[in-house]
Amino acid sequence: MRPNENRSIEHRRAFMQKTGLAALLLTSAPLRSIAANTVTTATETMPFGNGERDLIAYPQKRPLMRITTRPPHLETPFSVFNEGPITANDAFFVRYHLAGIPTSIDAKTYRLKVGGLVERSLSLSLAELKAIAPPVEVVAVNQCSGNSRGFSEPRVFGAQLGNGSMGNARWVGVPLKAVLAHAGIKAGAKQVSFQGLDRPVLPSTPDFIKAIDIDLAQNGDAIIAWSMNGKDIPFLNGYPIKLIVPGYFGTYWVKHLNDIEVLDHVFDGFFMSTAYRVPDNDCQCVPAGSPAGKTRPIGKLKVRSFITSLHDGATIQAGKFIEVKGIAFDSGAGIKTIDVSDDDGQTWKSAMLAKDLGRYSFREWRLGLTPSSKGTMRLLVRATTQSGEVQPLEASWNPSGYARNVVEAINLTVV
Ligand SMILES: Nc1nc2c(c(=O)[nH]1)N[C@H]1C(S)=C(S)[C@@H](COP(=O)(O)O)O[C@H]1N2
Ligand SMILES: [Mo]
Repeated sequence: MRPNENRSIEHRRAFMQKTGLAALLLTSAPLRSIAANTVTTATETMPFGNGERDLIAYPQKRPLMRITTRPPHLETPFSVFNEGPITANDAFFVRYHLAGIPTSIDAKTYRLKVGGLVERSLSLSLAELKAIAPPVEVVAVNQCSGNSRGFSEPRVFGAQLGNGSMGNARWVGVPLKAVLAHAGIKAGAKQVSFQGLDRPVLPSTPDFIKAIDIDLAQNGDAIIAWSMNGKDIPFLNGYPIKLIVPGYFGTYWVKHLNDIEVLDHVFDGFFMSTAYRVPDNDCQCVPAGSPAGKTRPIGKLKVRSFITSLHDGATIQAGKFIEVKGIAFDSGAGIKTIDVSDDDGQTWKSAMLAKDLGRYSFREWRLGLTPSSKGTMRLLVRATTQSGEVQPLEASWNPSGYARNVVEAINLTVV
């Protein structure tokens, strides 16, 4: 179903009711002003079968590519990543699993519970949370496990995502470690689980609860953030607080976080024991088309790099200098080199790395090129990390299409 060319207020309201966001618009004053901006009719097409997506503007968002309506699942158009290393709040992708998403949240009465294997159970107001420790800041990439899934060959089940289910932002919050210490962790803790305000609408649908090992929860990197790029976190990205686990896939970055439990066992809810698992081997892959075999929960990001200044199919001029630009990221070792090939991988040139915003951030890169001959050109980009991790030239495969990180290539026409 597509919201059609009818831009009447009635139509817009019906659309918002369908998405469950009408209440959000009506109850939240700052959001009301952008209600006028709710429906657009443009589309963007990704380079795989059934790749056309409507561009829809949700509250606090510019038009983004709609993957699903209920719950809202939106992808960032890839051109946004050429705007700079930080992804703007209004362009940041949105992913939810449960249709019962909150539509209004009162920051004054909001509480974060901390319980389970702790000395003191807590029920923290936002002010109390912020007072637990001095705020810390991290620039970190949030990438969905299924980012780029639509490029899997053979194709796999799941949302057919292009490369826009990722984003990079500056997060401010308190260390998770400090909050756990405030509650006092008892001996025997194995994992910590996290849940947000969203709920299933059917009793048979499992709750979205994620868990990480106690060591990761306490290593000082994870934060409970309330600020994204200097502003409140946009509603659809987890207002008022969200768990940030730098270097790990977005599935652990629980939005509207309101419940933390310290556990003496490995959590076995659906979104840990069944979903978001990868083959339990180094490449997290199996031969194309085969079952996953033994699996483990998905974990750290794999190194990736992208060309952002040119799109696949673009035309450039022979003999004319151009600066090719892009981004790279990894799970926190840091980007060491970016190599670009303009001859389909026969020779490689080192790109210049731009400013380092921190080891969990997008790293921008640039390379000057002057195409010498007319015809077709295949441009490849490959990142290597400080720890020696390097992108593979051949795509690996797993049944869920998770953690894709093959060397990206675009085809250009030189005239
Ligand atoms: N409460 C809640 N948090 C959640 C999810 C969810 O469904 N509910 N989805 C997770 C997944 S799989 C991803 S990829 C990220 C997406 O974050 P974003 O919507 O802010 O971009 O949120 C994570 N946190
Ligand atoms: Mo995700």
